[in-house]
Amino acid sequence: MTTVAAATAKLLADAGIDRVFGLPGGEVLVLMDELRRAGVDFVLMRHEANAGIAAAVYGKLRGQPGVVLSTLGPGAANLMLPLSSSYLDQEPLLAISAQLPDDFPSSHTHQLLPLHDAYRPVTKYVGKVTADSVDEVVPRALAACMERPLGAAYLTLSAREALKPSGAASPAITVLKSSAAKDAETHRRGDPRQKAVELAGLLGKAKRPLVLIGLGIDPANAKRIRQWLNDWDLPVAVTPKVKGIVDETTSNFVGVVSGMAADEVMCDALKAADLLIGFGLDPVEVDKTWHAELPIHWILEAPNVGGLVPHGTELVDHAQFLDALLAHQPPSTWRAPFGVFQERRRAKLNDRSGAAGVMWPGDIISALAGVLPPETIVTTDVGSHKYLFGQYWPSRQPETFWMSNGLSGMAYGLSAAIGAKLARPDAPVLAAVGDGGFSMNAQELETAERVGAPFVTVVLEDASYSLIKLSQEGKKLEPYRVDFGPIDTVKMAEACGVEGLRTVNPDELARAAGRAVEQQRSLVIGIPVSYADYRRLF
Ligand SMILES: Cc1ncc(C[n+]2csc(CCOP(=O)(O)OP(=O)(O)O)c2C)c(N)n1
Repeated sequence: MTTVAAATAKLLADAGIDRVFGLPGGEVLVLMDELRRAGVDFVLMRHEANAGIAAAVYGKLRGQPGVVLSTLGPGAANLMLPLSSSYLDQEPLLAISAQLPDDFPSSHTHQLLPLHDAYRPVTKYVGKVTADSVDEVVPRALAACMERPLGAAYLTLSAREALKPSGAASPAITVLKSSAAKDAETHRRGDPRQKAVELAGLLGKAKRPLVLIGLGIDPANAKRIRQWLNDWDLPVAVTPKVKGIVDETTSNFVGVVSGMAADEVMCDALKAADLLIGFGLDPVEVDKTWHAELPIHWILEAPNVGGLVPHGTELVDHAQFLDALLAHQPPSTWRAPFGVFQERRRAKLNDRSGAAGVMWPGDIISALAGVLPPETIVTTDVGSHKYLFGQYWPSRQPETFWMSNGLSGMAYGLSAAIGAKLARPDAPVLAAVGDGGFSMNAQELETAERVGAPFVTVVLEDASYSLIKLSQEGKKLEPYRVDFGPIDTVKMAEACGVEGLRTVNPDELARAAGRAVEQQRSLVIGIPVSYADYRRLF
């Protein structure tokens, strides 16, 4: 007899899922055991939210859904953050939690939450795994995560149902499709060759074109995109979540748009352009409204987050479109039309006159970029340090930069680093976090050690929620409740079994990070910074 739990585990294993991340409760032990028997490892973490983030990054890097497993009630409630993150950051995530059995007395409310109702708005598919439905809902949930825009699905399985023989009766399933998924089926698609001719015509007339690459591109097209931009010598900017799709050390790279450091410079550059090409651009990453105010020539192959497609835009296959473009000669030449903005952007990072802190934030970037190889995967939390790394980390290769930017949730970096390192064991991984975010989930350093996922963490210590402190200043409010006392980063690391050090010296920082990467071991480096220095960068 195959139980529902065994059938679920087999469906996941057959779909290529080799790891499930999570934190158990009694109600999911049978499924966990079946996963073990099916050869699917369980990555035990210390908070469901962290497990979900790690799973989503792991999944996206492997081109399949990440899977997170939690118990019912409180464990399931902790899934709101990763499901929301998956939804707004286009990271494929299947969450499975327990739920009370349907045939419990209706007066039994202990740990009972309306989980399907809670998660339906942020997922593309919600389903109940039962003896009748398991063969259908598990594959559908997996598929929904991978339909573009990539996103989340949520399944419940009660401990009682898990033990029943699977496939006992005829299927009676409720398929709950979000409007986003329905929209995806209804959008018009254009002819790639015709669209290429149209864009070449527009570019032929443009003096200052700027290609804006965003979350809606498939990294599999990186080579084509690079070739097109290189052959035509086109100025290009990216959003943080696709950093590395182009080599940011090349001369036609203008910068990172969507509210990172030097945003004023980038917004000026956008306004100076006479043709903005939104290549897979998803406004979900943009914290201002220029995406709706400036004219943008959209080249999208799938709807954006929320199922949104700008009015009148036909979707087009990016690979075919790029191939068609590459068959054309460049319709014009553009001589560094954004040179002045590129210079302003660089100058901000390098101007350390009047620096208030012991280490200028720009020196952190230079020290680490000088020693870490181009394949290094960088993850960040959310805060001032994210603006710094988002704009100035010189990404070289696709899929090497991970940040929560659609949701913009703190405490993403460490969990993302675990998922990234497990997915790409050979790539060095660097997590750059603030001391606020670090104190939300530093305990996952122990997880990283235990599961064999070593990486370097730099903690930018300013004893404040500095981005919020700067915002308070900007609104001319009294300084109020945005500072906290220091927690010793080094001791936190050591308490989790990881070596820690604190440095105010860029050379020592570079040496220590380089050595840890070489020796493939975890290291946490605390770097004292001043929040006031960020003011000068933004
Ligand atoms: C979960 C969550 N809570 C609150 C916020 C609002 N927020 C954005 S940045 C930030 C400060 C982060 O502080 P820290 O991690 O120390 O980074 P820093 O800004 O100092 O670089 C806060 C509170 C958020 N984005 N996510």
